[in-house]
Amino acid sequence: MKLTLIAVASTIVTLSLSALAEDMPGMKMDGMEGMQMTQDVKQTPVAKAEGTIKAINSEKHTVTIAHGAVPAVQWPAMTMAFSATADQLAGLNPGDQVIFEFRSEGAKATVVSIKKMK
Ligand SMILES: [Cu+2]
Repeated sequence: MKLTLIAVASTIVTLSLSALAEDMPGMKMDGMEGMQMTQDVKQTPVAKAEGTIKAINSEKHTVTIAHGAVPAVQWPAMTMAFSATADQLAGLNPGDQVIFEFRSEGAKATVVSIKKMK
């Protein structure tokens, strides 16, 4: 009986995560910077994409990007929020065309590097 409850609970979590995937910029990513320093930890590969910045939220440390399709992670083109550091976002503004690298982990995606296209 307990196992059934757990299965149901994790299904609900999975469903709500995928429902929120397009609109959940608020995940706390403060712990991630340290994790990226650890080379031994297995991580999802970095994927590359191009897009246009739609919004920057410096309080939540997110950047919303309308990006093209990303075959590496089987993403269609979409507009979504990525976690990013203040350093990464410095000098960027809505409307900028950017090329960026990111890690996608479940419903979260974190910018690894981002720069303006000329
Ligand atoms: Cu996306």
